[in-house]
Amino acid sequence: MKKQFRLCLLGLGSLMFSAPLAAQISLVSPVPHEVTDRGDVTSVPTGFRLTCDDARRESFALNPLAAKPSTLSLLPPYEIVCGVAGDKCIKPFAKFIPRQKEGYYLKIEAGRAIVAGRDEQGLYYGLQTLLQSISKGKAEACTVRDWPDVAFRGTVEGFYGTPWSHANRLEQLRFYGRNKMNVYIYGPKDDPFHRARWREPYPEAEAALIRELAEEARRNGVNFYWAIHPGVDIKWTDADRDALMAKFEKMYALGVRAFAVFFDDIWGEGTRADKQAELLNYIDDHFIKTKKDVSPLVMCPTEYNRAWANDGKGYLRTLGTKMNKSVEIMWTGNSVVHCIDAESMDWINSRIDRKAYIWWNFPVTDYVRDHLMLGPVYGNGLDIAPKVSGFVSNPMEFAEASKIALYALADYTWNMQAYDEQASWLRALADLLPEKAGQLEKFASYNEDAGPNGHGFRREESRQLSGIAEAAAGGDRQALAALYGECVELGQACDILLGSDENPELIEELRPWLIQGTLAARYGQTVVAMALGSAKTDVTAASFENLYNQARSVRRQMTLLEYSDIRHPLQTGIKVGSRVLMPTLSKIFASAVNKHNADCGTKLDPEAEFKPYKLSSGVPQLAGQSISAPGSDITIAPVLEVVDWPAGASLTLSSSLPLTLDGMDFDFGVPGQAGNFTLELELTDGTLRPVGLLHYKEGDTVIHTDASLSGATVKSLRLTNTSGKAQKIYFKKFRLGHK
Ligand code: 14T
Repeated sequence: MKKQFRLCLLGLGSLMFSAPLAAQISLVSPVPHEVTDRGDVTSVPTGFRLTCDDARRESFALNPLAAKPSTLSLLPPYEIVCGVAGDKCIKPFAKFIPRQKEGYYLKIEAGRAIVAGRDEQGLYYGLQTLLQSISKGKAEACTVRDWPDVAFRGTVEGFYGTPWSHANRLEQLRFYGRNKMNVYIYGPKDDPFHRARWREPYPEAEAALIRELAEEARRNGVNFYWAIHPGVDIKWTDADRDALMAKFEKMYALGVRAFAVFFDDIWGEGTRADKQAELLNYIDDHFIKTKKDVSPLVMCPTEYNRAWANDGKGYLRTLGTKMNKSVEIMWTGNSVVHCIDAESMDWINSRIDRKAYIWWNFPVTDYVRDHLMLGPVYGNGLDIAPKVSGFVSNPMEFAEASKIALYALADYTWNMQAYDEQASWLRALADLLPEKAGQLEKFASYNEDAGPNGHGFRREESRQLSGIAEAAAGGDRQALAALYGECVELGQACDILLGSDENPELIEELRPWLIQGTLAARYGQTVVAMALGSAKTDVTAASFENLYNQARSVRRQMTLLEYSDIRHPLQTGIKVGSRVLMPTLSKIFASAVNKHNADCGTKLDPEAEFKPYKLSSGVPQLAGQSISAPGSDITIAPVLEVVDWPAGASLTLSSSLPLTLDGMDFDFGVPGQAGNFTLELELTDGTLRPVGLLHYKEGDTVIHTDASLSGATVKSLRLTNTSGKAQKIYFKKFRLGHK
């Protein structure tokens, strides 16, 4: 029964905290439910002897102990007794194992540790806790009883934009295992074989990658869900049903053992609740239940949030009554991007007649691609655990950067009552970048909010400036000095992170924002110096104008960086400190300039921001769209939803620099729209020139301009709906070429 393994714990360095020894168990994340009998710090030798039942030997649950430990023993070995409820070797401890699924009992003593799981997953998690609590060959004696509050915890890769790379995904799965998350739902909107070409099997190379992901997931105790998104063009026919079943069979053959069907963001025939329920029941009865080794089916409904739920039509109630109770139903909350509370859970649960499975749209940034969301995770009720069946996060397209939120989410879903947003955030930063956690904290604290957005989802930002920002904008010298110090620290943090090779993938993801951060910091220091100088104490008039020119130049560099090709054409803009820092600096700049103008009779411009292109529109959904200018293109960000363009309403794009045009095309997603719109150019001499619009071929949705556009030098251009009635279009692409 006994088998000896040797384990080099040094090889597990990434699992260990380099923090002070005294607090080992209290640093374990997610925070365990019950920790008792805390005693002395004890030595854990580098070698260990594993004691377990034969039946357990090959279990994935032992994976945390090592890749493949050699059978040599090193004396004196540390004994690790492992088992799951019912196993002989942990019999004396069976009564201490929590009842909950995935729960475990862990006892760390001098000389040995007992790890007893309710099931194999529980044993796996117990070992994760044991390993996390060992640092530098020491561990704190204690007894732990622990279990998850939420049954399914993890992520749904469900965002629009560049899908995660294969390497990203493999690393995520390992990260989930370490952090006791058990779900990864594969559903990237821009994988053709998930959505557009859902009927087709993956080509061999892609199939091999899926197989590898499924295997890696299994090794890390994660359910790898493969999601299909058939709603865009599904017909409710046997042929399409069979096509879906055939695709699932293919995925099963690749090792996938968990499946999801998404009906989000579709319209038309695919949205029918009765048909969706019928299809899901068919899959549940003829695939999920017959296979026996497949996780419960998960579906994302079309009305996946309360704002979109048409209660009168009863879409959700139809799913609730007609769809098998074994099928989980996803839900994003009161709106697309919203925090979850108990009241909103009661609302949805009573309609779908089961506990909703939360798809939380955080930290996803596909609707605000110029921002990063690196701040603490907060806002969800600490009392919702009994009301949800699962809780998964839709992350950013930046896999490493998303770990900050995911780490905290793992903590929250495991042990809600103990969840401490600030403590969890700090641990997340230290886990992600141990050597430069302080710098990452500084940078992250300026990259928390989403900025104004259609979903109305906002986060606090740079909380360290509360109390300082307003006073500094009001001219308080002490506050200005504190703000100056903050800017110095932000700049240092960005520079240090840019030079760090601790986590190259993370730094690469953050790079545009880190560079923008160095500029924002320099801008801040300059602006604060202007303010201190404008009080006529330490800065002369001449150097004030130098500071003024410097500030405007740095601000211009920030704008040009946003328009540069450092980012993908669709991923426009790079905003840092957009909620508090930048608006505060703008105010300080304006009042310093105004004061200087009054004192010295100058006429300097109190607006520092450099905005070469501006968009205005009578179409509400377009008015707020961001503009990017990669290379010689100017593009307006696409809109994900249907755009209602009122009769007579215009879209005007104006430029503060003369713009010589060189072609233009835009895609409204609907054929034949060229005749409904009129384009006019405002030339630099003030005259207006109409330009013809056309489609190159019938049925094409892209609109082109005739030859009268090219070569024209303009101040602005205006596109108007002159059809006499409102038009429903998809604002898919809007590109303007210039010389
Ligand atoms: F399925 C859903 F639960 C969901 O949230 N779907 C998408 C998701 O893929 C996306 O990442 C997220 C954040 O942008 O929002 C949903 O997508 C939308 C949301 C809209 F409000 C697509 C169009 C919209 F108009």
